[in-house]
Amino acid sequence: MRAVARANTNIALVKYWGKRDTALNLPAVGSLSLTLDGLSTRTTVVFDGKLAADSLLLNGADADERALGRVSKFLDLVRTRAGLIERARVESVNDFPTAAGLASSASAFAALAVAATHAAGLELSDRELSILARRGSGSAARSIFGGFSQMHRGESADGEDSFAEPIVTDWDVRLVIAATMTGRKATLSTDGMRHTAETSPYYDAWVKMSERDLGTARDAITRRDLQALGEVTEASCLSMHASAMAARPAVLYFVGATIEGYRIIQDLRRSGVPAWFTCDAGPHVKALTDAAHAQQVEAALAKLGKTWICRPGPHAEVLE
Ligand code: 2P0
Repeated sequence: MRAVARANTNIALVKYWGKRDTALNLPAVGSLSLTLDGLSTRTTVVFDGKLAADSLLLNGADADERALGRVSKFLDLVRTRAGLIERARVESVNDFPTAAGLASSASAFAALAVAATHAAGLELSDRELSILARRGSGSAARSIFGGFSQMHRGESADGEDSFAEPIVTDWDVRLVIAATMTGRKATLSTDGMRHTAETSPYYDAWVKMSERDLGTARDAITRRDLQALGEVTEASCLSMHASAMAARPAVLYFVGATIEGYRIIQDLRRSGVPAWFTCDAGPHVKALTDAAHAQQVEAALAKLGKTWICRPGPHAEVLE
């Protein structure tokens, strides 16, 4: 009734933004991501008949009500499936500084899905784990897998065809992160995407565009064409943010340093360095590049804040 699992966070190259069903957490668009090495969550789950309620310790401190509620709801899915009534003690630790604002629901819910099902005695396939992780957070469905993976939007009302699958695990690209550290709390993704879908005049165009971007990105990965992948990565990110910025009122995640990072990456490219910008529901700058140029890209972005060079990361796994 106890298990420990680890999952790595991932960065979407073709973004997910918007839901087609909120109850089952079904995305309105497919997405495509790279799982990152060195940014992982390690989660322990213990189901125990003596516990009166679920508890959640995040990086050594009691989690707030919202986080505990979300985890408890997720554990209910596992309990129902396994026929358990026991409450659980959950401990989750990120191996990267949470204060940098890189904490991710992707690695968190992927690690929780693997640890909780294992502790409950369930043996799920990767696809079933991906579907389950999606219920916790859309991006978590992709963190079950290592390397590049694609999340399918799916068509069915029950969400059984909305899962991620691995595409390629042996292409050794790099993702450089510069944490701009503004300390300002951004709109949560779940809220930002709902508001965008409800009010942005560009939302439908975004949804339509992402289908094409997915095909382009998948094809570029299959051909190991970094330039084609970089171009669609940057375009998908800016289209997502454009749809969010056009919401009323605007959902704006960029700060000054985000734009500065974008300009730095553009200048690098003009000087022949293969690097492309992306940014998620926060102000941090991320650059897709290759192994030969990662240090140069990192040096150029270092003035924005703390930096990381990430390799492609591994599949989620049971540790104990
Ligand atoms: C992504 N993001 O594809 C996009 C790009 C942020 C920007 O997935 O509501 O935390 O839990 O399903 O997974 C963040 O959204 O949202 C996200 P929920 P999630 O990575």
